[in-house]
Amino acid sequence: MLELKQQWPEERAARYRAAGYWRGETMWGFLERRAAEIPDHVAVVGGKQRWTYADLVRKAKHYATKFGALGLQPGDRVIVQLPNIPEFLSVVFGLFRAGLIPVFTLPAHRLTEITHFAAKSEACAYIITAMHEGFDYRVLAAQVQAHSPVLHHLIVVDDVENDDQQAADIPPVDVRSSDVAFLQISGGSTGLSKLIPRTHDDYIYSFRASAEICGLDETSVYMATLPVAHNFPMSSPGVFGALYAGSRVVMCTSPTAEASFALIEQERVTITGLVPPLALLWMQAAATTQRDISSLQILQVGGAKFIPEAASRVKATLGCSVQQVFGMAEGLVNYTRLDDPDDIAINTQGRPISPDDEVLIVDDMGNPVPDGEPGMLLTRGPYTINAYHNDEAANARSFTDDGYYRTGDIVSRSADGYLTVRGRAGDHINRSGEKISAEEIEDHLLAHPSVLDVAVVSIPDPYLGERSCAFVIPRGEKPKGTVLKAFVRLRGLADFKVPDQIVFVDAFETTAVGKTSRKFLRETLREQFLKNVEL
Ligand code: OOB
Repeated sequence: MLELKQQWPEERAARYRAAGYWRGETMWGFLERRAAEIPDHVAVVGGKQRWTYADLVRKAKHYATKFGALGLQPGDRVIVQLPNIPEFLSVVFGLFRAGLIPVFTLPAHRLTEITHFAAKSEACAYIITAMHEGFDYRVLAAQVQAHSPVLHHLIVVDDVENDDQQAADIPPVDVRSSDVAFLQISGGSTGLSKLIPRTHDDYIYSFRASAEICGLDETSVYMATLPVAHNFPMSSPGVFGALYAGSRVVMCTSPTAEASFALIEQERVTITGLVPPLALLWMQAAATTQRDISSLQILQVGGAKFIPEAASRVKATLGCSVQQVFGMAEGLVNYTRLDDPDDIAINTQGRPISPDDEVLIVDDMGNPVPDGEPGMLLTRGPYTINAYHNDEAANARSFTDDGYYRTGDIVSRSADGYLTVRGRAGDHINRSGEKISAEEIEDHLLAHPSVLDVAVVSIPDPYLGERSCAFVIPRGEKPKGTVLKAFVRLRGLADFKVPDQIVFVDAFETTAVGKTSRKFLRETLREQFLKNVEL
């Protein structure tokens, strides 16, 4: 099994420890400490469940024991595919307790993605819930297992929950805070998603500092509205930051305004985070809701650009402050601060968490650009990774020689360090915060016998921010767009990756193809498409 690594140069690591960012805490360690301090405080609420910190620790231990009984060994990787239910936390902390490495995946992922994560991580176990939103995860799991030779164990939380046999606690596992705690998945800007190893030290720093920035304490109620395996609701400050601060976590299984407002009213939620399209829907629904959502103090918006016009309406419609969050699973997270003037909160995507987040904004030649000018964002710091897991090619592409991560985002910086996202250098589609690699979808479409060539392009969309459009040159008789969409879906891809739109073309303009850069071709197609729309 490939070793899991995430290392900073010793000089920087020493500096981060000395500054008190890395404190030697572990994921299990912090929860256990919290549970000792406030055992009876409610930690997590969801569905019919309501668990105190003591309950959560007890349930996590129960899972840890189960994992041990299955023969799982510290360091083994375990795919977690769970929706926003309290068991997400008992499972994940059970894994931490047993020294196992969660591989976080989204409920929307399907055969292709999960099989890829299983292969890349060499996972030996897979944890699911039986059914969610009408989808049968046991069927998916059977298919994934058939394709994954070492994925021996399937754990269905519904079965474990019903089994109340009290097993002996396992002995504590020796976990170092500099060890990799789990694998996150990247937005996948080129090809399939990459695996992101995060250490206890770096991740705990990011959500502890985030919780401080967001003012969380034992009276706060954080609602996880977006899928909790995503870095934003997990750690910005997310469920982990909330537990670190002794707050209450509310698990929301559906982000619709109707369902969410009911939970806000019931649990007196004080803070939650959304992607821009959901924020727009909530603002619209707030005008007519009968629910009392007055407890909500902060609405965080991130994952994709929240346009100033929308940001400026949050207070008047939802009665709370807006906080912009611009982050990435690879590390760097920026926030507007709660005491920032409106102008900054509305027009910028915030500034980094840490004084030691190093931000470089450079032109095509790699030279720094002046303040206010757009350039490519590079970053390194105490919670930004230095390498992906098991992907040399991506590492060579994504990191500079001196350890900066190339974010692929085009931003400008103000004199006081606030960043504004201006665009993106890469070719992915940011569809409502879900990142889709154009290349990945092109590869799938090219596998269809009626597709001669294809370019997948992002098109601005008033609701989604961006939608995906596949320009297809047919081979022989033109297939139906719906057939191609069904074809992509049948290849076992997450639904959000199925092209929103398919446009057939006879050829790609030769000037564009002549340059052979897919990037140039995609740009040309997008421009042509937008011109036609305007006509
Ligand atoms: C978050 O993480 P990822 O890994 O799904 O996506 C990262 C990318 C960024 O590089 C940027 O392109 C885009 O998503 N992005 C934004 C944004 N927040 C993320 N673009 C414009 N404005 C924003 N506010 O999406 C993520 C991780 C932690 C916290 C928040 C978001």
